[in-house]
Amino acid sequence: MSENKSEWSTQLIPAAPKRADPALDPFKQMMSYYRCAAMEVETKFRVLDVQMSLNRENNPIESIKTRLKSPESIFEKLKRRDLPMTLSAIEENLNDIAGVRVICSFPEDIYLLADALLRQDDITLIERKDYIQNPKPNGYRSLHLIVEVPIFLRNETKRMRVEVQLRTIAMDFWASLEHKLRYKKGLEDSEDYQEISRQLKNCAEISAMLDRLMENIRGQIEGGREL
Ligand code: 0O2
Repeated sequence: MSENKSEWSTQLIPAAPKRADPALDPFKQMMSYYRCAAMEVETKFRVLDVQMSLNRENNPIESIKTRLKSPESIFEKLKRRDLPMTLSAIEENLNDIAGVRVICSFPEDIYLLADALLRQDDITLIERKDYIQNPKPNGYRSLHLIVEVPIFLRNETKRMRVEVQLRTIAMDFWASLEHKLRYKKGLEDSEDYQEISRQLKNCAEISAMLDRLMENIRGQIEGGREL
């Protein structure tokens, strides 16, 4: 994962690159805390995945991706919200510096995993947005949680915010393509934009139907339950 681009990656978050400018040190330190917080949350999901796979055929989690917001994106967001360029402004106002994206096979597992995470003593829920029950107007679906998690440092414990996105493979497939198209230069000004948006929304509805059908099939295989 590079620090210059806010890219989601399945690789374990690497150590911070060395920087020569000492003025960047407090920023670097804060980013390393967010990195640790993402690692904590990722590990919590990996533990739940192992435990939940013991009494069933499959693991509930297909993959986990993490990302740290790039300095460029952080500063752009502060500017957009008219916030000061300070570390406290970042910590107090931006909840998505550290991101953990959990990709599941079935929608039902998303809610089981989210509930299991939120029941943990050291996790505090700050915000929950259920874009599965209430998809965005463009069709985007995912369950978003902003949580606070403690990281245990040498001489102190710090509570850091992490944005968790839980989605199925179908939701992730749609979101990845939509994300690529949305950032395609000039698309919003093109005369096809309305039609492309309509087609994307249609694809989102098909992907939601696919999730429901696959969950029904799973219900039939695992004991005849219709979900
Ligand atoms: P990236 O590169 O994935 O990190 P906020 O973040 O608070 O300013 P908002 O809208 O309140 O904005 O946050 P929300 O709705 O929780 O969504 C934030 C993240 O969810 C986005 O982060 C995306 O990852 C994802 N997301 C939300 N809506 C969409 C959508 O319509 N399409 C796609 N593909 N992804 C979406 P970033 O920072 O935009 O991007």
